[in-house]
Amino acid sequence: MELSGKKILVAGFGRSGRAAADFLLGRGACVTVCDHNERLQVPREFTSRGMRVELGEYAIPTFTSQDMIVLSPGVPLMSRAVIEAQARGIAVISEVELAFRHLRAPLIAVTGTNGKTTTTSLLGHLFERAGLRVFVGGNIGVPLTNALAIDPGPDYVIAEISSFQLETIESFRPHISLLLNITDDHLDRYASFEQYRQAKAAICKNQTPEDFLIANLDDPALQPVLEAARATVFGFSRRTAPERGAFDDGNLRCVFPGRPSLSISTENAGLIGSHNRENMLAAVAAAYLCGLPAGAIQEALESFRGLPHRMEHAGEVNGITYINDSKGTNVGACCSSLAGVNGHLVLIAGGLDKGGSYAPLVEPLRRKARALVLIGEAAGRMQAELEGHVAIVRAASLEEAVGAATRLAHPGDSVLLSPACASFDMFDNYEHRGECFKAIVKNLGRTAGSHAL
Ligand code: UMA
Repeated sequence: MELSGKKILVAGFGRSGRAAADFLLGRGACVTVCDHNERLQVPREFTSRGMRVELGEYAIPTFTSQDMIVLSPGVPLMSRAVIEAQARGIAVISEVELAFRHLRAPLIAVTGTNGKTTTTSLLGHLFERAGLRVFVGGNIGVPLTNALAIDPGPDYVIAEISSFQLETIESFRPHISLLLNITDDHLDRYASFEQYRQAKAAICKNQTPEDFLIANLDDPALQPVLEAARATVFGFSRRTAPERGAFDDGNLRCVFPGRPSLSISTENAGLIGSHNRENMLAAVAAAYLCGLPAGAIQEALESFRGLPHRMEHAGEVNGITYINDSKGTNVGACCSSLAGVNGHLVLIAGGLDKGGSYAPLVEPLRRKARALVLIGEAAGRMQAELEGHVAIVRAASLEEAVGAATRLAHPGDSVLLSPACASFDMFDNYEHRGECFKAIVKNLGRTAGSHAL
């Protein structure tokens, strides 16, 4: 689409909105930005280029008088102004759709409820170690549109894509899409799990047989997506060995009829935990399909160190290991993290409720947890659902929670912060929550005269 002279509204002026507005202004579009935050500071570098700004309540006439609207992922499609614009036939697209329309490099896009940030980062590392120039972005924190400013362009664009970003795609079509898993999340935004699943499944809706869908064969929630897929499916499994796909028999293996197979040892892999084996399988599968050399894949898997706030070792004090999994913001992530810890543990959970059921936590908690320490707004509902299955203690702050968990843990145990909830009731974001946890543990180490990393 020719952008010059077009009237384009960018709804939401956060990271995505700024990147989109910057790109659109550069292409000569007449850009208006609107944002609910009345106190938002809009930098002069935007206004000096003629960008109009409307802060506060979204004005319907502004929305209905555009040629196109670019929606930031945090702005729900059900917004009244968005509905009115769509009813008048005005195209409403996401920032990742805008970026995709102008990308030159092949796109590898990762989605799923859990593991997508780790898998995206690992993919970036694999491709870089193979000597390729990559742009890594999307939901991971760097807007996809930023890829368009890189000159010369990258060999591959690797993107983490959220369900929010997929809600308003039109032509977005990754050459390789990775669908890791789908479990309950964001039920505060979606009316049902089915609606959430459909948003995720859109990652492959425009793919054709020349494209690949790398999908988790062990997750029954993906079955309908696999059945409907037009892309060439390259499944991965930890339970079976597909004829065409990736599997785990101690080594990570990839097979594709007519191509040499691949076998990668995980003995010295940097990532730990059973859920990370799935992430590694998916990433290695994409590397294999792109023809990366086995030696580079092996080396990259060993040199990759994982990410902060995801099963991150926060320290060890008096024989108790503290693990920061603040990114465990939903029940599925928390279950995976519980499974990834060896031995007994005390779990610290709670925060802002996302509306799903906490029942899946019952079994892993019964198996592994000495106690559950609850914080935040969700504590009451979590206690009501989990009472009777595990000893429960309530705490008023994260510091109090770490203190309680420390008293309840035995030497050799772990204290795991994996909240199964969002963080915004008590913290700025999950990174802030994780940093606070690490600082508390560090302090504990100092007081105990022990060694916290
Ligand atoms: N805003 C409105 N109206 C609304 C909602 C928000 O005007 O109804 C405004 C806010 O006042 C703010 C701006 O929009 O000024 C924020 O926009 P945004 O919420 O879309 O956030 P961005 O800063 O653009 O960041 C987004 C993603 N955020 C969300 O999806 C909520 C980031 O993912 C992503 O890294 C970034 O684009 C770059 O692609 C974060 C996230 O929490 C990490 N993602 C969710 C998750 O992982 O669970 C999906």
